[in-house]
Amino acid sequence: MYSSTILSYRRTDVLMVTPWFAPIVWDGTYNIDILNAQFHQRNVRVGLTVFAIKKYTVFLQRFIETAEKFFMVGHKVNYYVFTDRPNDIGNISLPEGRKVVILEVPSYKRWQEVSMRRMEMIRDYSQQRFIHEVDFLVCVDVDMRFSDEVGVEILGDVFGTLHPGFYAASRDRFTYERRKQSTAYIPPDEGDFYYAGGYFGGTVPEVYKLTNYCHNEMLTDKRNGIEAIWHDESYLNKYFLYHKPTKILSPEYLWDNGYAVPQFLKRRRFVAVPKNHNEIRNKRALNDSPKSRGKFHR
Ligand code: 5GW
Ligand code: MN
Repeated sequence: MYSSTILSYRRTDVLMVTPWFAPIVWDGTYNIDILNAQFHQRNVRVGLTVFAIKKYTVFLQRFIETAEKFFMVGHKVNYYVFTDRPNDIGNISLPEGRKVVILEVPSYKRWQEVSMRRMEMIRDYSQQRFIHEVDFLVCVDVDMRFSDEVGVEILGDVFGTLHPGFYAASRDRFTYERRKQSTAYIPPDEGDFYYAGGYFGGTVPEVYKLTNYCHNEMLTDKRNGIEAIWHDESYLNKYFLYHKPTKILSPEYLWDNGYAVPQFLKRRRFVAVPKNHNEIRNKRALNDSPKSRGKFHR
């Protein structure tokens, strides 16, 4: 049996709790056996949403295979795969309690729209379907692989994830939307962290609120002929500024091996799969800004 004192499950090299008392999840700060017992007692059901639109279907197989090894092992999981190419997705058979649900959705022409419309689709399915099937949603990018455990320690009312490119950056380096004309605008003297667009979640009602807000702000901007600099990520950062997450995931949960690994990063649980931007993305995207400059050149 475990035992703990005030000197166990602590980290002195990283921030463990935000100034609004939300835990930041790092290796060594929790006991997974206690948490698993709690979540099994509640018979928790988790939905993992992922979008595989157009050529991004190539990422799906590895995503699910590695998730079966590392994501919420022993818990009930529904993979909600949003795709415009349901026929490209082979039959995936999974053990009892885990299944893949294919949701056919339209594909947008512009990649910015493909990325941003995720908010609208997660919102709509939350209300129609997810609320009846799962307790929590975890909403992530598909161009990723799991390489270490991701368990119920991440679950909470509403959570965001520290972007691996900005955990050590000062606020003035955060790539928030800085044009006042956009609803995603964040003043220079505000903002807590820079959250990644590719990893958020929470209870279904909380994810509904978050995605509904982000989608509506995006529509307002569209009517005004403006699009936030980092698309859905900009609206997400605005949401979290005024609706603080109740839990924050450290970059252990969203890593990219293009970044140098700091001492305090003990695990890399979910890692970006390198993509050939020319091949995977359409030609137009190459000339589009700013994403075509790549994530290492912000
Ligand atoms: C295509 C071209 C440029 C940018 C995005 C896309 C794209 C994204 C697509 O054609 N199909 C698609 O399903 N997506 C979804 O949006 C994927 O789930 C993807 O993981 C997510 C975010 O786009 P990423 O992963 O290219 O963005 P970064 O910032 O991780 O490079
Ligand atoms: Mn990605």
